[in-house]
Amino acid sequence: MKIVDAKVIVCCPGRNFVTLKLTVEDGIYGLGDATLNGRELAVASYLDDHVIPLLIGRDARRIEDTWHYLYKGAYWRRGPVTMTAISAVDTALWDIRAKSLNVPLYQLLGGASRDKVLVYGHASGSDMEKTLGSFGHFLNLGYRAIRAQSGVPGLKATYGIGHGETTYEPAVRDAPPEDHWSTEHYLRFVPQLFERLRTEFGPEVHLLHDAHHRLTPIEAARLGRDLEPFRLFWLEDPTAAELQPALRLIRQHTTTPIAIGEVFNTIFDCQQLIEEQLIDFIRSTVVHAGGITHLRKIAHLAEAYQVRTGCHGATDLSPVTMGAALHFDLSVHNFGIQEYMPHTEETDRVYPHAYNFRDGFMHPGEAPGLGVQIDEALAAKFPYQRAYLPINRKLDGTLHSW
Ligand code: EZ4
Ligand code: CO
Repeated sequence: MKIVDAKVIVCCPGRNFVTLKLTVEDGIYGLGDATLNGRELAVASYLDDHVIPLLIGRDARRIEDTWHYLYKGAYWRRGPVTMTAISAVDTALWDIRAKSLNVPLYQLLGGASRDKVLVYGHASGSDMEKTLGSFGHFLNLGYRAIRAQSGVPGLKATYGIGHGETTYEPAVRDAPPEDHWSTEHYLRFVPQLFERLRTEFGPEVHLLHDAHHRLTPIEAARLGRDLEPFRLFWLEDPTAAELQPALRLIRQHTTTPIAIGEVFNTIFDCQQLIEEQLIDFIRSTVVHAGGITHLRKIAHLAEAYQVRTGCHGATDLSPVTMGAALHFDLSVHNFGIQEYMPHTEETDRVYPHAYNFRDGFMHPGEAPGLGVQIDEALAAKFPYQRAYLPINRKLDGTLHSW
């Protein structure tokens, strides 16, 4: 089963996506997502210029070997660009293998461990009342778990808030937009928001919140403690986690569950977090953490330490990743929850897919492989547009984590 063709498709149906398409001798093709938000063309070049020439003629069934061939064979290990490129190849090979056996991918991953996949949606608003309104809207749509982000009084713009009627989309064309930050304003406001959410919406709905790497460990510990009465499902990225031991300090102070890892790209980024049980959920997902092959290794390490999965699923991950993540989620034993932000209608048309949402749960569908296709003619009508994620400055102008 030799790979005979490989191509990188870059398109912008509302936002930029990079997709790898691999074709084997008998015409079967597989897809892999290679989207790295704000740095898309670096991965496209990595694939086109350095990886594709190595793939033509390789046996598509040798998925594990190909992973190590690209990882160890590059000599330069890890990093988001390299690992996103490897992820795309790996995902496409799993797609091909499952299609060649005429089974949905989850059947090759040990089969279903559950009937359906719990997902969480994103409620947001520019102030407390609008956020409560948005939260009620998501409950009406059937969500059982909802992340809440709100504009903070005293700050002009902050992370996670949609503009007007449009769903939240942080990347902006041409130059990065600027957010404003004050830890003091934020720490004062967030516990008030979650007190209101619990009072208005009762004890059952799962509440989630993303601090987006903005706090120091001791500030994060304080927030975790202040949120304890409202029983969050998780507090995400309470601090930047390059420094894994920093999580010890947070852990010593609060029982609020912690989720980290959407920016991680290998098992070595979370090894200490998992082995010392410093987190409760690992956020890494297929597209940035080495594909299905490597993500399973992360999940299996996590299983031994009672850490559950909570894959990243923002809209900058293409439907190809969403499909792959749902096969992974359905099969992996220590699944926790899956993030879900519906894509734009244009994106869904470019990537027809078998996965579906019902009553707060999703399923990858029973189509062979990932169950996600690409309409290349339609994709060509949405050419790439350079865009950047925002940057974030404190009120005195100092650059801060976004
Ligand atoms: O900011 O995917 O939990 N979700 C997130 C996302 C990230 C974007 C960055 O590209 O933190 O919204
Ligand atoms: Co996040």
